[in-house]
Amino acid sequence: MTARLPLTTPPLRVQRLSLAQGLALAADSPALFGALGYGTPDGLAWMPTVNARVLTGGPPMADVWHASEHIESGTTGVVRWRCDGHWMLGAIDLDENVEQSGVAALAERAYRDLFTALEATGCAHLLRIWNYLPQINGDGGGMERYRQFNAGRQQAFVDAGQAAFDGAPAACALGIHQGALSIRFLAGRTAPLAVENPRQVSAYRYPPAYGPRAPTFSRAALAEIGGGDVALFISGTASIVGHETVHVGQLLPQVEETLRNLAAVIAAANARTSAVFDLSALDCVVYVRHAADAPLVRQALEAALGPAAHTVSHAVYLEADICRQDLLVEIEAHAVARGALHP
Ligand code: 3EB
Repeated sequence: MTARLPLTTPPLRVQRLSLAQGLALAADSPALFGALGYGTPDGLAWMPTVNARVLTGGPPMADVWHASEHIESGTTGVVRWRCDGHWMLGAIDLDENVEQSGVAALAERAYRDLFTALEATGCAHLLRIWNYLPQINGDGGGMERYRQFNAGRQQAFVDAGQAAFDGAPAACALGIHQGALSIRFLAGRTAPLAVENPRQVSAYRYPPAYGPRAPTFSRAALAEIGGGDVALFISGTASIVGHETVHVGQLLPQVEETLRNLAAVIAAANARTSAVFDLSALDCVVYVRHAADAPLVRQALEAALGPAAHTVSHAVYLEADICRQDLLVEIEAHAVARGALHP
């Protein structure tokens, strides 16, 4: 399972920057690979944005990805992508009003094209997916829209012969207030190592009470990214123990439970690699259902990790709906550390 990267693979790098820093960098490096922007303007081809409000007064931010300078841009169906032959960043924005289809069909279509795009570039393995669905908790004609999304997503994975259960990619799925179904993804030429959280039932095995088709994601993924580094991609993590939401209606206990879940999934990841990941050294995105809660969440993270922790000083806070009505907060993250996957 843990395939080695060919020695010729250009190392994948990521930097978390303000929008202004990201634009300055782009002006200096014409072959910039790509970026995922948070609250950034729409229309920069190399920086698909997350259409959500940045909270706590922070500036728009971007995670800027670098690989080699030989970047090709392309379009496959509804997918726009950039690829250097080893690493690929892609984006899908599908407006259901234009497409005139329900959410399940929309998700299925998006993912079908996504898998076709992976085939087209040879970057066949998803490392990480970011999903943003307008009105995620809204009713989609008898079933919640998130549950419809899950149905279409799982169907597309199964139809494409992709791992829909064990070995599914790391992901997050958040609700934006308006706009298109937006999917962003990072892919490579070798399969990452999926990591589960011992405190939580695997999401792809959630019981049918959460919808007829389970969500398709692993709790985290580890990937060698070249140059002697390993990346850890942590999926959206919330106040869920087993398969149940805990601390319903209680913001700070939900934050604390989320931190316990992050610590547990990091420990599970550390057992699979010589790299050492730490809760205090993440580039995280904190999704908050109620904008007014953001300062309280920030205080809680500062209290738990210390104000100097990288995780605290580099956190991006976004206003978003969480995929379960009873969740108030969710945290996702990535980190890079020296090391290799255990063979
Ligand atoms: C959870 O643990 C919270 O549907 O892709 C987290 C990460 C969540 C990813 C997804 C959903 C997804 O179930 C929700």
